[in-house]
Amino acid sequence: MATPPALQRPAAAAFAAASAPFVVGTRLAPVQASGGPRLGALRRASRPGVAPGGAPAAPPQRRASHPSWVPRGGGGAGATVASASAQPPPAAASPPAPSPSLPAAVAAAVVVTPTTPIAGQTTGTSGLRRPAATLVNNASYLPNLLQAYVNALTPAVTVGASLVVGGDGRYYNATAVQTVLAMAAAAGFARVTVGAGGLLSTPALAGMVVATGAAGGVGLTASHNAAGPDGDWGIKFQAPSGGPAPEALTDRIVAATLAVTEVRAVDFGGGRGVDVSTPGEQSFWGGAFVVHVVDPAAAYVERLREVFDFDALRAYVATPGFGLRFDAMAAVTGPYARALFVDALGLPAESILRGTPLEDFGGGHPDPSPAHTPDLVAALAVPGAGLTLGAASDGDGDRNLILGPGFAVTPADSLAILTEFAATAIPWFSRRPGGLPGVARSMPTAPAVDRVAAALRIPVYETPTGWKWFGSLLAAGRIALCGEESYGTSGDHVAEKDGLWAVCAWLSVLATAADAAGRLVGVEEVVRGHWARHGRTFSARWDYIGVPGVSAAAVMDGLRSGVVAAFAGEERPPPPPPRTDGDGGDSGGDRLDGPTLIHADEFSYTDPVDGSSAAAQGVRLYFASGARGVLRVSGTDATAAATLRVYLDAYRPWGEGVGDVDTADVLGGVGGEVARLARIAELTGRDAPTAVV
Ligand code: VG1
Ligand code: CO
Repeated sequence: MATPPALQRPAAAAFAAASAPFVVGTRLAPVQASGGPRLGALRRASRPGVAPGGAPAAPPQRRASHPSWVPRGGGGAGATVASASAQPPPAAASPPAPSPSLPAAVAAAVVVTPTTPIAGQTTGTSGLRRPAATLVNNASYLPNLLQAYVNALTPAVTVGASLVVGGDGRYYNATAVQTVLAMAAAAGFARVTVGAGGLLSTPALAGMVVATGAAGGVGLTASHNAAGPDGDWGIKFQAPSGGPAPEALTDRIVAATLAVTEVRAVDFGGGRGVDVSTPGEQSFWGGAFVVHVVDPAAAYVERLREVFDFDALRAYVATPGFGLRFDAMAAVTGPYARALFVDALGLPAESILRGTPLEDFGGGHPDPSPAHTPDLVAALAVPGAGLTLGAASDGDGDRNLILGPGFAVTPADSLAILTEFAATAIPWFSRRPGGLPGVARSMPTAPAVDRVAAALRIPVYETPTGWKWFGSLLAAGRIALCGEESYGTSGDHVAEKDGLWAVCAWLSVLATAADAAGRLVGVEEVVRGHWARHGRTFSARWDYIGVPGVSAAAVMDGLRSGVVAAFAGEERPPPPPPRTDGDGGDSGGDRLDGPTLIHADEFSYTDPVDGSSAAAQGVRLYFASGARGVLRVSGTDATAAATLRVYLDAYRPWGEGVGDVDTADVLGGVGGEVARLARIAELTGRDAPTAVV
């Protein structure tokens, strides 16, 4: 029997006292601007060898002397990867198929530029993210990475296939689109679909990959990370399912980055790039390569029309007294929101805040949490403003924030409530015979949805962090809804998280609630109704941003060799009967029986559909009260330092006062105890998190 660590007053009891004044559902400690170390002023390096359009310039290098992709003497792109990556292939290798040939006219335009591998081109939780300066200062950075992508796919996949590309519009987007087009042609892709202006939100990209039967998609985005020359840049690779590339592929890509010897790109002639400013089709080399520029929003909105009842939503939002404010955060969703809310649903244009995509997102941090949407929060709080729903989405449009006046919905509650309402409020689900097959949440996401799923008698899958882990469950039809605590939710209409889908889903819930009540029903009232039926789940995330990587690793290692080892081989005790009082329970700082650790383990996962597995996906600490703490290190941080994440949750059955307890009161003590057990202050020098989300 492991000895529970000695009881101690929590080090961070201060958090229990602090709160963001407007949020009832998620009252939290004050949030400092997150960010961590940033690069200093960017030196605009000259970029020899890069044409104004961004594609590698017509070079002093050799032309491809062989018109076929088949490598000379067994060398060349695909074979180089296989031989130079000395590691065993991650998946069982199938016998090599003969490499298809590039059309001769395209092959003649291919320029081959020798290169050397760049270390550290790893893909994190969702693609590679780096400071923009890393790419701008090294003209080989993006071409090397894209060549690795091409090599990992192999000519069997790329030649004659189609591809989709688009980004969130951040700095370097336009340059990167040209690089992708030049390299896609050289890889033998026959057709590339591009969002006009080089723009595509991540869910729109995912939908377009499926709609065009593409072999993949390239998303030029660092998602919720800040943009601009001093911000971050990133790239997401989508699989033919539209979803994030699974680890089997990203492992191959990373291996290929270490073996890349040359970059292949076409020269479109005269140093020009391809004009992607307006929709239309452009044909090159007699039709051997076609660039199809599409309206970024049109197909996306049509897809949502299949999911929701737009007529009903149009009628609902026309109800006197209804008002919406959607904050596009000067990132990619502005044009989508206009097409959806203004053009399709008939809402006034002022419903959209920060609707024009800017290269630097207006200097803001496009992370849709209350801390980063102050104007939206303020607009909702204006007395008599008549606003019903406030919402926001992140840089690439896959996350969502749902607000009512003075109230924020936690992502865990949002998933639970959408699951509860899906079959009655959203036609995509209600017309499905047999109802919802199941739901999923990432492991650190508080288990509010588990209670709804139990009531519906459907399974809940608990997956590692990152949308890629939902992919096989969605494809196999095991789940129809899924979500993460990082403000991501979606259904199975697309294999990605989808910010505007979530807003439409909430509009549908509100419309259904209004129908039942015969009057407008607010966001807070819907959430309180859910709490009354299922009890209230409290959740928060404490981020320690910009911690030295070694310190973050020391925290995780210390937990593994400490509490996790101490409980190794033991069963987790059944959860205790939940407290029924509303006094905040786990605050610990003012209670003698503060949080007591009863179990600890490290989450590992085996995919029930395809058998893929992942170890070390977060350390879990279980407390006697039923509260839980989870620790893991971010896989999307673009800086050299690390972000340590501490996730906290607790549960109270519905009862007197439970709806009015501050989250900070419930979770402050648990968080303090988690920080103490993990020795965060000692190992990182941080007494407090950088941000509470
Ligand atoms: C974070 C979130 C995770 C999300 C990922 C991508 O990852 O925690 O839930 O899937 O970002 O989100 P990490 O490893 O930093 O915790 V985004 O909007 O890129 O697409
Ligand atoms: Co995102």
